[in-house]
Amino acid sequence: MLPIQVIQKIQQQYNWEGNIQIKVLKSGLINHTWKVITNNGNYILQAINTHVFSQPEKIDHNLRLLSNYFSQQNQNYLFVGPMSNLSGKTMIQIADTYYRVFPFIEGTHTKTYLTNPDEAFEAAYQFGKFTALLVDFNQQELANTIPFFHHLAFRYWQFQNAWQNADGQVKIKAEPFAYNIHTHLQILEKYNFFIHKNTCLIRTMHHDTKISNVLFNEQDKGVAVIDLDTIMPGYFFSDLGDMMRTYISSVSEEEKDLSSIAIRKEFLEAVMDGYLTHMDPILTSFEKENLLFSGQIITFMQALRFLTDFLQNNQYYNCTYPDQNLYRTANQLHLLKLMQELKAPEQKWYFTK
Ligand code: GN1
Ligand code: MG
Repeated sequence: MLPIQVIQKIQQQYNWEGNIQIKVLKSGLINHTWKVITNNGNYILQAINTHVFSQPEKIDHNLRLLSNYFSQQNQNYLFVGPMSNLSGKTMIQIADTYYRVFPFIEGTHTKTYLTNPDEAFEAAYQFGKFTALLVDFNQQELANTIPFFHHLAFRYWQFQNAWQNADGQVKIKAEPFAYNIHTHLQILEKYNFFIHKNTCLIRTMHHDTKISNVLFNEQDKGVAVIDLDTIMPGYFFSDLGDMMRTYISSVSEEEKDLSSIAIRKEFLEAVMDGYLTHMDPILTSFEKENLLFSGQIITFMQALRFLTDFLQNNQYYNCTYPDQNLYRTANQLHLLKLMQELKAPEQKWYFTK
């Protein structure tokens, strides 16, 4: 729970009069988020996890740039950036923690899982629209809020390093998964080709497209993307691949029963259709030929990240039971295998567009 001194300071900085109510919102694995109910409106309060984002000012810099860009170029776009407080700042530091306040967009809600392909379409449409609207924005001005965040070769190096330094018992448990990882190194090779031969272009990407990062209205239409801290220069496969990873699987990354993991083809089709609505004219033909491969890159990367965290005694991802990161790794490796079994007909998006 938030200390009372923190609440008072934020309340004063945002000029919230009278009694306020603060409710914990179901948070992701990284940041803590609350809904604040005041007499003159509702807000979202969020604390930045500085173990993950060691330089929160970079996030603030990026969000200001984007907010300015949208307000000059595209005022109709709903960009849910942090609000300025009485000191003109969009971030407050209290002790070691940084907080931001966002407007609560009335009439919208978030989802923690998808129930039908229309939701996948809506979300993918929103993430594609976001990148497409920023096609003329100079993404080189953006800071890397987490350096090498979606750099697969770096993630593999981190994994190798964690393996070298892990203790014996942890390694024994991780070994079958480490072995499995090594059967997939062709993904790493292909990734290196994508990024080093300039076959994929750098654009402004969101980098965390899970369904809970989309706002839906009462008619269940997508209206905005949120959780903007990982917006950085990146590649199309980060967002498309993370949507494949999290939308097309019949169960979440937390599912321990591997036999219940299946690929929902209608959801896959909806992701592609939604994403390509705005991205089709922007992606190169090389990128379009590799749409499906993006799922493999990001699912493999997530398996590496979960296993690395397990080897490092679970310092990064929030865990509620022992070996959770190992179960998550198994889940992702199983999903990866199913993605690799997808056959040519699923490529139809490229050939029909
Ligand atoms: C983290 O913010 P959250 O919990 O939705 C992570 C993502 C991972 C995801 C796996 C900054 O996302 O990259 O894909 O967990 N975010 C960060 O659940 O590391
Ligand atoms: Mg996040």
